[in-house]
Amino acid sequence: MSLQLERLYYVYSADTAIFSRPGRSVASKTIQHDGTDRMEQENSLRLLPFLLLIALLTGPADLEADSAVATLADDTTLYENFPDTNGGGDSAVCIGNAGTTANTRRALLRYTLPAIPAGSTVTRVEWALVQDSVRDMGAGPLPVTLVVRRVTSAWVEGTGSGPSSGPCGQGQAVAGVTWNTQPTVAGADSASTAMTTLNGFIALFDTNTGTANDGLIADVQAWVDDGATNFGWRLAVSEEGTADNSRRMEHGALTIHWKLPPIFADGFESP
Ligand SMILES: [Ca+2]
Repeated sequence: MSLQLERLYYVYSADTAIFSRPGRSVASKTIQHDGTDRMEQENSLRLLPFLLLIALLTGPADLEADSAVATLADDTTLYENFPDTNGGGDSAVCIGNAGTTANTRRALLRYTLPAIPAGSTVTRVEWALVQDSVRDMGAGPLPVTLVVRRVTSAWVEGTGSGPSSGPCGQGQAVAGVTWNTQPTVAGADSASTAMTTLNGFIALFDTNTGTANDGLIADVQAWVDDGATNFGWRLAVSEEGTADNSRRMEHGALTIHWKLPPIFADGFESP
């Protein structure tokens, strides 16, 4: 806590030093004749106790927190009943069963993270996925639970695009990841959320809302610590044993929040 106060003092004193020592520099002499600046000085002094109180209550994270939106790098669909075709050429993906339970679709998405300094701590992940359309044939439309797992081995997006039905169709026999070559994934879900049958429904993950989706934070933290392990996430429905529950999905914004590594009194960041 004392370090944080010391840092706040540095910020404060850097802003106000010339005000508090009139006559000791050209800058301060100029300011002496400027009523507006003097008023700012007085206001700053009045605010000091409140700034200190805010620092005590909020901690250093709020002094150095940052956030940015990640960029989608790759997305593709895997087709169980077309196990050697690739769907990377489509701009959307498909999950669930496009017909029988032998027609399962899964999706892979990988993002390029914003420039986050080494040693930073990921504090929050917000991720929106848009449900473009829900299968309405057979038993559909059906609600599902969207499940997200961290991908743990490399895959290639490819350029495949099927002749019909977009990403829920059948893909194309071109180079790129397929159902038969799908990458490995973590042993547990990083996040899950219920999805309605409404076209346009937005599945929103926000790890600040206490929805037990903090696995997303752990995933992004691992990628910040070692960018070579960023193979993205796999999307699927938890009801892969239920027919006619496929849906076309589009990625929305992925926003990463982090705090910078602590800076010690000697001015150096921690290793
Ligand atoms: Ca794609």
